Amino acid sequence: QLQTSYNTLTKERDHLKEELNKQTCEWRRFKSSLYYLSTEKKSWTESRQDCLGRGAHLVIINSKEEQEFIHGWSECLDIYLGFHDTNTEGVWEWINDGALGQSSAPGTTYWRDGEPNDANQGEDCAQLSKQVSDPLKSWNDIPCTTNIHWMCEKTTSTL
Ligand code: MAN
Ligand code: CA
Repeated sequence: QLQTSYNTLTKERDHLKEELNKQTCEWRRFKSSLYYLSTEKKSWTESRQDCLGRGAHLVIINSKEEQEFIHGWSECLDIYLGFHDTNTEGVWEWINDGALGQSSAPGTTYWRDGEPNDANQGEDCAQLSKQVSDPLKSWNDIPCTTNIHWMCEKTTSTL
């Protein structure tokens, strides 16, 4: 009987170890932040909510180096950024998720040529789009209801 519970516990331990590893490996460090690249696809609002649930916020891009890092990592995926013009059409802003992610002045933007175009007057959320040749021209506005991948960020101050 002891042998049986020993075997069960060993199995359980290995399973938990694996789960922990998986979770840790979903995050990558760059400078003073940790980034999470989703495996699922969700709407912008659900993506934002998912990040908050992880003690993080949808990614806020503050520098050219950060843009290049995120572009390089998500190269094969379209991902949501924490950037939107849902409050006032044409006025783009970073999310403000309080202590987790401070709203900041737009700063430098990395739109694809011709974007943001608010196609069919229905595109208020920014994605970083895949397979563009210029890593400094990869943002596009899309309808916030589109299900795509997303990236969360945790900054050192909130770790
Ligand atoms: C698609 C969408 C739009 C984008 C155009 C660019 O229609 O991704 O958001 O502006 O392509 O051609
Ligand atoms: Ca667009």
